[in-house]
Amino acid sequence: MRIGIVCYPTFGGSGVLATELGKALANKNHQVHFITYQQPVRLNEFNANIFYHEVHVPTYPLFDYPPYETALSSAMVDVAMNHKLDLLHVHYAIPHASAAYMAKKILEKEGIKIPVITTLHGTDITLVGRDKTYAPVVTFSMNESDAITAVSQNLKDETFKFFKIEKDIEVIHNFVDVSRFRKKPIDAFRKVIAPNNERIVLHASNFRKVKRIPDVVKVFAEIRKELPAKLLFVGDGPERPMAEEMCRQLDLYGDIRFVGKQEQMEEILAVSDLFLLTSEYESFGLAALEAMAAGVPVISTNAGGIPEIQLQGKTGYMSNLGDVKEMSEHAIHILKEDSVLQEFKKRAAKHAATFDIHNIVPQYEELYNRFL
Ligand code: GMT
Repeated sequence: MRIGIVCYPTFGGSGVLATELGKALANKNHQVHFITYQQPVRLNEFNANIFYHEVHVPTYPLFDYPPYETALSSAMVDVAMNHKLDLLHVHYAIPHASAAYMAKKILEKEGIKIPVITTLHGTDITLVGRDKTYAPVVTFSMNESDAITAVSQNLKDETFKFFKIEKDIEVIHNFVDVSRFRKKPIDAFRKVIAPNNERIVLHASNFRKVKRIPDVVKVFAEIRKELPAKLLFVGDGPERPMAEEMCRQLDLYGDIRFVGKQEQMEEILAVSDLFLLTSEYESFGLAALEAMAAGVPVISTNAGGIPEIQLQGKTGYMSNLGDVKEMSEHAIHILKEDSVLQEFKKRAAKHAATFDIHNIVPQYEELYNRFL
């Protein structure tokens, strides 16, 4: 198949998932065309079946807001025509679903019929999309998509709750390439972060409000009272300066490292002992799944789709939003004894395998086939 993939090329989960999907499809001999405004961060290897088409959004003195969506539709038309695409798969509804609708209509005039599949990822529905600034366009373009998928049952339910959707939404969970996350820890790396063999606690995100970064710091502060530990913050975003200030005020700065955006998550996860995900909402929680795949247990909230991946008391623990006390107790329970930690690690890795790339990618292929 010749598949066009549209996504945000940044470190966000939707872009990561879309890129990993494209790479997996290319490895299965499909021809994959990424249509994005930058090289996707996870698109870091050569593959003869992968093509990258950059969307240029020219500026002009008249434009306070250069029309990305128009440029994107034009790029989709161009790639679809010149590379004879069989379908377009757009990730994150805003504005990719409406841009795809426009492209589809233009192609129809040229006698080309091309199915559009829209995958909903999270805040495109639960936060941004629901806002009345976007809702009518999001609703219309979802209904005009040939198929809609959501990354969890919870996100599907939320979509039906807030939008008038006239067709079914298929749930296709996020996936992980388990083999990639089975890395041996690099001792030298571990030593740099935890020179005295302290436990390593990890949080990775785009540091937005929805992630509740202060709760991460508070949980870590409680862990530190009970045992030697270091906290690694991976990623960057609007809440980072506040988090740094909070760590200084709590006199924790010496035990916390902000390492910024990182591409080699598997190496960082390989030296980590616990992943913290205190979000007020996660449609799925791909970062937590990647942690589990690397054998890192997860302390999280029970928000959104997280209960679809976590096994309470087995792969980690889930607590109500903001229940820092319970999250801290659970974290300490996991980290205190080596034997307990090892059991959690084993179970986390085992359960993550149910979301392995080989189980999930065929679900997308099967969906594509239905529309060809
Ligand atoms: O919605 C976001 O925060 C951004 C979004 C993205 O595009 O990066 O992340 C969402 O998509 C991921 C991949 O499907 C999910 O694993 C994340 O849980 C989800 N984030 C939220 O729902 C907050």
